[in-house]
Amino acid sequence: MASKKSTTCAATCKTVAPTAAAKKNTLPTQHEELITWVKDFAKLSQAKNVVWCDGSKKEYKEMCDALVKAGVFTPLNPKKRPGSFLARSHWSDVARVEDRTYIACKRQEDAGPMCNWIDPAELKKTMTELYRGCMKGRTLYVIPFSMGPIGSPIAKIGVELTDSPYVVVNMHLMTRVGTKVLKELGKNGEFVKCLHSIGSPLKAGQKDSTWPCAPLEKKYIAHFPETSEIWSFGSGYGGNALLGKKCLALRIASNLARQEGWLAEHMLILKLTSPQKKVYYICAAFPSACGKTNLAMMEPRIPGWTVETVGDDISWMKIGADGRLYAINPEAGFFGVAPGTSMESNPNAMRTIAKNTIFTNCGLTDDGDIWWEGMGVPAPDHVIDWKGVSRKPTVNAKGKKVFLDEKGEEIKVAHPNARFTAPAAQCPVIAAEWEDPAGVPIDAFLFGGRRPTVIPLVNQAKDWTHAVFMGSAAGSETTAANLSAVGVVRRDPMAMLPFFGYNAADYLLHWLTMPLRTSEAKLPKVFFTNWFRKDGKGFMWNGFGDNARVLKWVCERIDGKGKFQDTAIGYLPTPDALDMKGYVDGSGRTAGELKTVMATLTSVDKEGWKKEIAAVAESYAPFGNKIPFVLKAKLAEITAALNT
Ligand code: OXD
Ligand code: MN
Repeated sequence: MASKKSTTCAATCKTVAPTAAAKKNTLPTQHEELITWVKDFAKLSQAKNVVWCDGSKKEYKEMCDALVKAGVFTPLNPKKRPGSFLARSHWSDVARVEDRTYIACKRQEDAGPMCNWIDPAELKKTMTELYRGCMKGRTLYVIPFSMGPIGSPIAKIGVELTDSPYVVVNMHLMTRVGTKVLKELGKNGEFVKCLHSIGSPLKAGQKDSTWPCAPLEKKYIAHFPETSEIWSFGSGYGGNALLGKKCLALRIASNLARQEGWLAEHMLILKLTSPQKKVYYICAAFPSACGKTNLAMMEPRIPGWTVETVGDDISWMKIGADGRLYAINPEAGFFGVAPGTSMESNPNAMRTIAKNTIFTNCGLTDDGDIWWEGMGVPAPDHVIDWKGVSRKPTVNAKGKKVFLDEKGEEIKVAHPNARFTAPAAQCPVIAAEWEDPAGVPIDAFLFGGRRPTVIPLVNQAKDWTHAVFMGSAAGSETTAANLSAVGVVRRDPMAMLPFFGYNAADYLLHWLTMPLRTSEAKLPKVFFTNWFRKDGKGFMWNGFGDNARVLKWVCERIDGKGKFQDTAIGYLPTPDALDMKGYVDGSGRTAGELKTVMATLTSVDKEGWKKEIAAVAESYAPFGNKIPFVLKAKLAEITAALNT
């Protein structure tokens, strides 16, 4: 992080055309370290000019208009999707690139076996050469942004330098941007330095492409936790380029959180209100593609209960004066996966994206709207796919409309990682307090994953060590999307696998020390959930709005009520503990079959658990002696209990 010490503005940048503000000597900040850093990078990157983003609506509109003019954005039908646009990325730049994502700290053991380590000095040398001249012919945008409500004691400020106007408009939606942030930063406030370039300089007279980027081997998403810097090169997509999200709010922040005694987690934050109007705040950490956004804005299928959204992806939590953990959502928007989002799976997300939304890599319909697989509306008779190719569906043997490529193979109209970027404030169930600078007091943590076998529907941790153990054992069974290893559990401790900013063993230790900062009784109660258990008929639990039944039991447990069984693996609900009034089994099971299913979902599969414990022990092995001893002791304790 930039130091509070002020530096003199030594470097001047002759190659950079002065901005209007600079010409009048009216840079929007007097923060000398920031000014020097911007000038130095403008000089290195040889940007054509420098624009300081003010974060205004006018700026957003003008930049969207310019993106339309440049052919990057297609404006959507204003009657169907007012204020919305579609962008198509290059086919090679469609997702976070985990194997090009690095933690660059001096000692490899500080990054640990779950991070992609690289020597920081070596990487800075390589990347400095990549950055040299990388913005030729392009504008360097300076984006001051706040993660969290401006002025919140939990918030942090970052400044992203980028040559991508697409990044600027997305950052407008995903964070708080502009002059108000510079004001908060003052003359010597701390900020995280975030460098980003698409890595595609423009020669004089060269025609630009609509999604310039660098080839994979030149892409780097680098984090320097010792200096709290982010250097990103070569990609314009999502978490590689919108540096406030995964890079700052998780990888850099998790490291700051450890130093400063707080938590930066890959967790949604939801507000649950009972029919008696009692409010509970719950954070949930699930690996990617386990329906976090769906849970965060769910419509409960039990009368009288309501869910409101505070955040859908990241939670920053500090201990408040009363000893409880208070959480803010550091983001201001949703960057959600579009395919599979429908009125059935997530009606509130569909309502959120009805306007003022940027869609990336979705299909475009003839009436100027977007379409994706799993949208819950019939496939259109003609569509432009995410690669810009015109497609007409054919009807397959099962009578389903499908899209085929030139070789006759079925293709997706929307890329599976197609996204929507929408302001959180547009969510119809956004909680009134979602921007409360003090945060909301957290009552419960949920961990989870996709586990078709063994893991029960819900399981309460018996104590804090058990809770951390549960988080350490999280993971999801791989699906057909990862054909190399179908059916294998990919361990994803605390759902942080791609987002650890330091050694995951030290991270677990940091979690274990939380009761020392307050009392264990004041920390959230912790549960492990699994909506994805399967039998011969399909999913054994409906999920979606019926998950409210599990949340209701969680609330009962928070209040010291709720029927439960004390088992070897934790406190499980008794088979009749969940409120099942009005539950209609989605796979058409009879009442008798449902009873058996509920008994299975709330019982301990002893043999399965012995294997599970062995698998968790195996997942600790790469950490050697670094894994906290109490977690190994927990393994032994559960094994012993399973054997009695
Ligand atoms: C995300 C992810 O995009 O977790 O939020 O991958
Ligand atoms: Mn996420």
